[in-house]
Amino acid sequence: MCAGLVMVAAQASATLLPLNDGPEVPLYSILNSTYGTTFTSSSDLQPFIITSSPPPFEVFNDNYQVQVQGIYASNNENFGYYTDLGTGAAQTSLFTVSTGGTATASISGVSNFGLYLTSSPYGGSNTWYSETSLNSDGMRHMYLFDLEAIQGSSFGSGANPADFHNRFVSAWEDLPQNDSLQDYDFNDLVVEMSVVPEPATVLLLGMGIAGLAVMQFRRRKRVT
Ligand SMILES: [Ca+2]
Ligand SMILES: [Ca+2]
Repeated sequence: MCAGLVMVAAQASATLLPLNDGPEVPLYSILNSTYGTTFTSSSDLQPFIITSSPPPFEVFNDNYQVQVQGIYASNNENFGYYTDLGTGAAQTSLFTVSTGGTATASISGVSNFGLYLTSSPYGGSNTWYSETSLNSDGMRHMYLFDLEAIQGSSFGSGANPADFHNRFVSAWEDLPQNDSLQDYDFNDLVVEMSVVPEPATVLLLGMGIAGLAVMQFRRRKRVT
């Protein structure tokens, strides 16, 4: 099945920030415990970063939706998507995750969107966007990882492998760049995004498969 999600064409790649382990549960450990990988440092994850920036998302087929799962949060993090690319005001909240919590939601019926995080660490509140140009500090606050590549799939490897993949990890740094506690650990909110067929499409696919089985059954009956 083809990917339903593509990264909109790359602009100049932003210089990558450090990807630190820090004193909390490091990003690589979160991925290891979630996906059974065996990374030993968060810097191991650098090759799996989708470097095109900004990464707004485009679901190019109406028959797909994006399932979103918050798998780790280190503060009180509100996560959602926005549809006015370049502005970030038309926001739809998907969920709020607190420390240690998880959440699920889905994005459906929109073809082009960005992601945002409104975070309240240490009493302040900031909103950060998947489009770095919208961030008040000019810093990139989200790394997007190709989850299928992390899990060893080489399908679609090439100039823009993510075009062929359906599963991603969105990892956020919630502190402003100049914050004295800035640690670039990008574990403050970790979200899995998977492109899956819309339930109606699954139903149709299921009916198609059932129909095929009936046809095969009839054909077999005629032969024997
Ligand atoms: Ca952090
Ligand atoms: Ca953190």
